[in-house]
Amino acid sequence: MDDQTDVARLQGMLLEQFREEADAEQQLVQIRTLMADLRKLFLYYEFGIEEVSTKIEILRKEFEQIHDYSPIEHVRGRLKSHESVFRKALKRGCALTVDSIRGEITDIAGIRITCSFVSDVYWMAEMLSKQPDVTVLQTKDYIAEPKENGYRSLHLIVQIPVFLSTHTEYVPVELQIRTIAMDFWASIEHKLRYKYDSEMPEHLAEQISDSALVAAELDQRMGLLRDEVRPSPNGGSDLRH
Ligand code: 0O2
Repeated sequence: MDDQTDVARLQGMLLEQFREEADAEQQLVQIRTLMADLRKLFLYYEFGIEEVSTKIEILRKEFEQIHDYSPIEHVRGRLKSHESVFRKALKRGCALTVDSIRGEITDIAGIRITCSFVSDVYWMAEMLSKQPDVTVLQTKDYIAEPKENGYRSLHLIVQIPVFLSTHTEYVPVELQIRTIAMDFWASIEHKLRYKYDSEMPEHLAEQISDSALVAAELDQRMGLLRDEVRPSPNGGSDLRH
């Protein structure tokens, strides 16, 4: 579907949703109210990113203090754009209401954590998951079971409370935890997929799929070196993956 068709369908969806309002002025009021509610919702998600980022930063600093080494290479938080959220809702056939969006789309707030070693990826996931105010809603382990194209990463949807002046909001945050090698591969694959609009030529698809195997082997080799240097933070070994 091209961009213009997409936008036309989004407009159609919004108008359909407010079709009860016969008068165009009223429809506009409803659309404005929806956008204002969404902005408020997105602010809560932004707070969610800040809360989880602080947790990650605390773990990083504490670990550096104790072990003189950081299991975390990079952390990047991002809020999905309104447009991406609408497109996802459109793809899923989800109504454009705050309640449906909140219930259906759990990756509006996202944090990507890049670690050096595979064992650090699981350690981060474990440390965050066991905090008492964190509820794990979903785990997808694409390291244990890579996607068909070779994509590897550990995905968690966690829910955390955000304490506001009048109430508490429980916000889902998608965590993508991966190694540098996994991240490098995913970044190149994403660029290729974007360039070819999901119809990647076969020879490139094969190359990217082969590269995923090379990246996995690199992780395994680096894991061997890591075990030589110091034990994994959770006592695990990189050799298991
Ligand atoms: P963006 O812009 O990165 O946020 P869902 O998100 O639930 O609709 P799915 O497939 O059930 O879809 O979720 P999944 O598998 O947990 O993947 C969600 C995110 O993981 C994607 O977000 C990507 O960021 C990343 N991802 C998943 N598969 C691949 C892949 O094959 N290649 C790359 N490069 N990234 C991947 P979005 O929403 O697609 O986009």
